[in-house]
Amino acid sequence: MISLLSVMIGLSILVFFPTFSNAQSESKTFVTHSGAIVQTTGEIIDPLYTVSTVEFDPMEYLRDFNYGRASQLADGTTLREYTMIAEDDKIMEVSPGVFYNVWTYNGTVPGPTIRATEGDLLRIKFINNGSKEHTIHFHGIHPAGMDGVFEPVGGNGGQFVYEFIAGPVGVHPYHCHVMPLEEHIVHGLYGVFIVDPKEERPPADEMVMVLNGLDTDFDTENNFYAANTIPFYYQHHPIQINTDELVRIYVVNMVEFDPINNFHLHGNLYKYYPTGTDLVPSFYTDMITLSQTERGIMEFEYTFPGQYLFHAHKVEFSEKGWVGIFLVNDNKDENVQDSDYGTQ
Ligand SMILES: [Cu+2]
Repeated sequence: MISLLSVMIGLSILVFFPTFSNAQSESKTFVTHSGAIVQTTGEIIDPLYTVSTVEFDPMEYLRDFNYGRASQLADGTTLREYTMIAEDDKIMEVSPGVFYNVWTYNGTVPGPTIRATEGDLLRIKFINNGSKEHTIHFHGIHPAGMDGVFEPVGGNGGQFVYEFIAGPVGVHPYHCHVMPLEEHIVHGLYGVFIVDPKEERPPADEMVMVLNGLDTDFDTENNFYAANTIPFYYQHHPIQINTDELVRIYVVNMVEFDPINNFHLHGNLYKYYPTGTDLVPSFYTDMITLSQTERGIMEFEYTFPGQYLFHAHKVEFSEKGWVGIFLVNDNKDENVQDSDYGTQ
């Protein structure tokens, strides 16, 4: 199995599998913020210990969609109201012993996944409880005054209400747009904005993956990479899906400093809808390359049960955390859900 994976993704696996198992020659000791004492071999810190200390749950975030408080206006339009609170003083242990000053919308990186249907009226009450000016800049179509660029919102309780019609259909990022922009984004002020078509997409096991990087030593290079913030999380906590069931991933690349990122799926190919704006896929592939804030929708089904990697084929990124596993359960056998799948 190991040798097969090695052939498929090259040196990354050769390097980091042995690292997890036995390369403890230069291990260091860290005390985590929960008081646990952990050993690590260095910059790529063993993520097995992150589980009990993270304040952000990537498994919960994965399938969590915020539709706001919905109500109906007199003309039949659906109004969706959201509250978004920015803070910039939180510390998160992104990997054992690595503490990072995250800037958050509603307390997490990424912020909540805002979801609506095309044509809905969105009203987003933004409260800035940070110490710096922040905004929310939504990608999509809206009036100039709602763009979150020229209306900086002061810290310590400053407020602004963004109001616009949801559109176009697709998957879009939102992020703070206060200068220096790189700093405000890389600290974590971003999230995903999904606009569904009025005629819904087919039912699917839907999930969101934000590809992000963490510059934990402030040298304008990323020390860690991830899908949904915590390096290696979905490798040690595989995402359970079912055979013959459509999976739909809304993927957004928010990595700063590096010009490209990518997404490779093992043992399968996916239909890909760039930006999600078209209901007809543009590609059928196992590999997409994304520049910053580039995004799209992936759809696939697995025929064969088992474990399949997904990861950046930019090997440096997968070595530093952007790697995960789909654990595909056999949909035809109800008992399989409780089966032992091995070491994961
Ligand atoms: Cu900001």
